[in-house]
Amino acid sequence: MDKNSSLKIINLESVDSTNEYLFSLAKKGEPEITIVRANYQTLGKGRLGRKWVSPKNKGLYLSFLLRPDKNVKVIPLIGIMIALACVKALKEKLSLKIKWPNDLLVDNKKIGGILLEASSLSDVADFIVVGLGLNINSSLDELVPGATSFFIETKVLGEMDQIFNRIVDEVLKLYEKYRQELFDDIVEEAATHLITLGKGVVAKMKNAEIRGRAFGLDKYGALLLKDKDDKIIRVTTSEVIHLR
Ligand code: BT5
Repeated sequence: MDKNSSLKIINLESVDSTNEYLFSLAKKGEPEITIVRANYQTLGKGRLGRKWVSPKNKGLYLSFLLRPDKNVKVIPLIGIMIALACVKALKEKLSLKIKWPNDLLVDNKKIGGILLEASSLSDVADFIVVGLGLNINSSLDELVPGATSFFIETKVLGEMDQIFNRIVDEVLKLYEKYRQELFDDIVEEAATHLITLGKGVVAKMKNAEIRGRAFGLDKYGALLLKDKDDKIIRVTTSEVIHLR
């Protein structure tokens, strides 16, 4: 980590949402890098108003406050960076795949999700709060259909603090690269774990749906598609549905 920044970890028993909590601290000037971690959330959030199921002591629920002082174009890469950190942290135990932009899957079942929220008044983001929910010791009946956990996959209870520490270490290493604008390094490594590439996808934008085949990421982490006429389309934030 850069010698000028410090790491602060706030541990909470319960909170509505670690993202909400950290976002309000950030607005009051909380410096980077601050992590909020909770044993459970009463109103865990997914994207677009969806919920994140957060059973007590069964998963990691945490958010990072970052102030990278970079152009807003490279904000989405932060989500990919967190996903990659999880893949690396768990690689000896589980083969996690990244579904662009922000889902973590094992065998096509969702084990984790990432929620990126940023505040920017100009082309440079003022701050970014990125939340991670990762199912560790939850059983099937505690999760939504189509979800899985570390315990379900490995049949072994996960050491939550150890997994947390490993993820934080990987995030700090990748964030150092991000700060040095080594975006290609992050994107290239993430791409090797991306299940979206080669797949037919539908990208739901605000007013349109785009169909195409995903063939790569650009250096900002945007998804590149080719449509049926071989036209290249760059997809930034959207819902991407994999076609089978
Ligand atoms: C996400 O949203 O996948 C982002 C989830 C981010 C959660 C973290 S927890 C810490 C931090 N604080 C918060 O308040 N949030 C962040 P999305 O792609 O919209 O996926 C949400 C959908 O995933 C739901 O509609 C469910 O179908 C499914 N889902 C909900 N809880 C789940 C869980 N625990 N495991 C797997 N899938 C889940």
